[in-house]
Amino acid sequence: MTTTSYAIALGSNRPGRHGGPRDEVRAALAALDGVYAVSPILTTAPLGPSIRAFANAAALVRSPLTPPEMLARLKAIERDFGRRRGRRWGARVIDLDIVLWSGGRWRSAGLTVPHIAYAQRAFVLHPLAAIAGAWRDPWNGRRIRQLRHGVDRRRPRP
Ligand code: A4P
Ligand code: MG
Repeated sequence: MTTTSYAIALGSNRPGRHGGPRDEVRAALAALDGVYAVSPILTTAPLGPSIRAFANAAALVRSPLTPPEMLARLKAIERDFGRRRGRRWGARVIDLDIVLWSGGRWRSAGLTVPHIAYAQRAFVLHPLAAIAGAWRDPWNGRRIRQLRHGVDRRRPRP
């Protein structure tokens, strides 16, 4: 069995049974298996229609799961946290995305890795750069810390 690493992005902008958004992110970090690095939890301004601020973080996990299996696991955690499917980009108790994995690129029904939009998102790149600045995007070979500089005009508050 080969073990691969994943970079997971976490986001919350509504309270749930664990407390406020930061508590939801903390609880989701605890629910993930194989975590070996965790970023600070940042408060970020919402991108898109939601008006509430987000708590965002990133984690690195070691896992024997394939990318579709990992996505199924993340969706199970989202369901368990009470996330309801609603408007895309709506307020959510927890959002768990696969940003990168050590296997490079993956594409199957309902899953694209790297996450298609992560390289434009400060709320993903800031926490991720804190724990995986040297990881390279498999499409363009650029490091996470370089990608972060590209979106660095508005820096999230810790
Ligand atoms: N999917 C495809 N690839 C992936 C992947 N690599 N990881 C599919 C996870 N899911 C992936 O995602 C919709 C579908 O994308 C999934 O069913 C899966 O099959 P979703 O999590 O249900 O919906 P979403 O989160 O609303 O959409 P998306 O495209 O993931 O949006 P983002 O990028 O998560 O953006 N502002 C701040 N400050 N902080 C945030 O965290 N998040 C969003 C949502 C908007 N604004 C934000 C934040
Ligand atoms: Mg998502």
